[in-house]
Amino acid sequence: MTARHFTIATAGHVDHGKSALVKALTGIDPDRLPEEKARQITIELGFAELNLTAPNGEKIHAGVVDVPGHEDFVRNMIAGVGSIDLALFVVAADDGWMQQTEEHLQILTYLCVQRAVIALAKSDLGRTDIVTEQIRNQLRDTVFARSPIVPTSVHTSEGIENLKGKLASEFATMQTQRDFGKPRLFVDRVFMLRGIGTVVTGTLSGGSIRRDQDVVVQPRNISARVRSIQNHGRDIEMAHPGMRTGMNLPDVSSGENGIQRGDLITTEDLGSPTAIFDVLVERSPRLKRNSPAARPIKNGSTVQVHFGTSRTAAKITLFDGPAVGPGQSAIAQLRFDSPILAFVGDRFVLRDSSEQNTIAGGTVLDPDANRANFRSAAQIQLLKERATEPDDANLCVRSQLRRDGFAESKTLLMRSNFAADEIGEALSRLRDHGEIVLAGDIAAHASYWHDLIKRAAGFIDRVHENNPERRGVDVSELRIELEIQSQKLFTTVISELTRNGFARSDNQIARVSHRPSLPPELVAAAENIRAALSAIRFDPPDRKTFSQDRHFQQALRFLIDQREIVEISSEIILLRDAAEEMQSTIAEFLS
Ligand SMILES: Nc1nc2c(ncn2[C@@H]2O[C@H](COP(=O)(O)OP(=O)(O)OP(=O)(O)O)[C@@H](O)[C@H]2O)c(=O)[nH]1
Ligand SMILES: [Mg+2]
Repeated sequence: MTARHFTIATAGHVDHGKSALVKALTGIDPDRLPEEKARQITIELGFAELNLTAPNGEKIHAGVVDVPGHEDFVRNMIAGVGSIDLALFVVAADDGWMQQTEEHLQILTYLCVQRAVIALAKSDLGRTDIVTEQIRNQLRDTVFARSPIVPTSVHTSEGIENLKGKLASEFATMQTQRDFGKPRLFVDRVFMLRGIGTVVTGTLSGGSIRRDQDVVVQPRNISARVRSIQNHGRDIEMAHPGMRTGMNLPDVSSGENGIQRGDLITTEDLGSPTAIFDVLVERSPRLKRNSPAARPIKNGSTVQVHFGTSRTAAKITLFDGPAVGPGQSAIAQLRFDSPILAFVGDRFVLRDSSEQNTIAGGTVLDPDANRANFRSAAQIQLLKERATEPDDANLCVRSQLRRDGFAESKTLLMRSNFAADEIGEALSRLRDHGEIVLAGDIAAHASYWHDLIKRAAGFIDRVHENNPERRGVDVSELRIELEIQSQKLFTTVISELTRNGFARSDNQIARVSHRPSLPPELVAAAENIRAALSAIRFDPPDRKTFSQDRHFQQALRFLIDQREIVEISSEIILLRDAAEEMQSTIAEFLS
């Protein structure tokens, strides 16, 4: 039986025993740096692995990310907990709930981490019953309200086995992370190995990556090939979501301008980075009144956005109101200093520009936002809808088609946390409800589509009425009339028309029932042309003779369309019977 893979990260206040606990659980000391040893504190992320056996005998393999608790290194902590399955939340019995215990809890909540096991560490030093009650109180209204609390001591070994058991039981009830075909590895470490080249590590999410796969490093847009993949030092063919993953990218440099923490390894087809995002910002009601973290977030202020393992400064523009206070949420636009690649539904954390305080979390609602549209009625409707349920595929598809009228089915919501299948299913459902129309490569909002087809039909009918002598409408003329930019949409409109009473020949489209005829005002002109051409049948006047007058032009077009007159070249026209006679005379002569 192969093991199921998960990733755990520690969380909790400085010095509460996170690293000691990781060592006790795994035998691996996650603190590697000399500076960490000297100061006896974690600075950088540390890594270990833990093999567990679930109560039903199932094997579980968990990658462990050990984060720093010190307030100066919250940035590293956020980078460590981005794509995890479960938090090992550590509170020391002698200290109880402290400042970074609280801040880390808020960060986990903002990032939607759903599971935790709480280690009540240093149980040899404090009153575990009192601190257990304190923790229960603190967690009462959170997703971790029912998470197990396990007293542990690395000195007496109390609770270590119990903790392993609780972790195994949690994982036994959990699904491994979804593979929806959109792999993303947020890079948390980069190093050079002599003879091997650049190696990056991270926690993979969203999809799998195999050896020899072509990937792209964003937002640098550098193409690369994965030469080898490892999970905790073991070579593997393929990494799956939720696995700690190391990759050798020999073509990519790791120097100052090369790949760095915060970069993203993904696939080429998932789009390009963007710099303006419309988002929902949410502030925890737990922020302590009068604390610096609780200060209002003012419209126009600069914030640090922690997304994946990256941190980027952005200016925040609020949709309405001058500021967002604790416990409030708001629709806002984030304008980044440099672009990032994020999906609809992605979570992020906001810290203030001093980098001292975690002030909010948020969800990406539209990664293709722009300044001009932010306050448009169509955009605000989309944002308000998505803000209620950003993980609902139906709602995301519907809101986009309502705003844009149409989209290419294949690329619709490509940058989202929905699988292509889920988007396809949402499209079918909405079509079955009559909300949208699926035609060719296009998905269109029903009213937009019907209006477009009605306008197209109306335009062609008007041309038939005003110019009965014309065979039909030039398709390019129709495209201009309908103001359609997208070639795919236009092709789909034309084929829809041809299935509904219209016919296309060459570059003309017309009602199948349309029979061109000369209107009274062109009859005289047509007669004049016929007369002029039959007067000197084999040496007809230059075509230009008929181009000074609009009636002549229209009548001539009609006679050519009717094949009464043949266009030999742009200058020469002949009556059809004269042309045929000429042809047979020449043929006879030649034979
Ligand atoms: N008595 C006692 N001391 C402990 C226990 N666990 C850790 N310690 C001590 O607490 C100190 C801090 O432990 P660490 O594991 O480095 O704490 P940490 O939470 O990783 O600290 P940061 O990573 O810097 O946030 C060390 O001196 C440990 O020896 C325990 O169970 N009992
Ligand atoms: Mg530590």
